Amino acid sequence: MFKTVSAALVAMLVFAGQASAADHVVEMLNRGSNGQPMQFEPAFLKIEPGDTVTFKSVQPGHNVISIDGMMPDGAKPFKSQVSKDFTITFERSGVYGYKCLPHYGMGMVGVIQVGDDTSNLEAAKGVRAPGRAGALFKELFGQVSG
Ligand SMILES: [Cu+2]
Repeated sequence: MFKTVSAALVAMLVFAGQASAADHVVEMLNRGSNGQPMQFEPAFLKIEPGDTVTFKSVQPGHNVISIDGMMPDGAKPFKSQVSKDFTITFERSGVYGYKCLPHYGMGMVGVIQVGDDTSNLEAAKGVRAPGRAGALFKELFGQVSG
């Protein structure tokens, strides 16, 4: 009897955990659906703390790497291997900017907003990004909502 009850309780807790965390996919593309070369799609994502994002290597030659100054305090930097899928769980709320290292200057960047804590947004906006990346970051940070 006790065993049955505790098993049911564990099952409920596991189910509750799964129900609250979502999985998202960002594709790494040689050309986005907007016609622009070298794109993350979607380049802006709003998710909840504990959600998972998989960066899919749809076409080879890309990776994903965090940018110093474009993460909330205490968040761990991340870096994937070129041409590999990469899955990461975002535990800490805040605004994250990231890039594809080979195509940073071409504007292959993205922003993920985790939860509603936007206290690091101004600091992230202040980081200098090269070429088209700067213009795209401006647009993407504009989509962050409180
Ligand atoms: Cu790339």
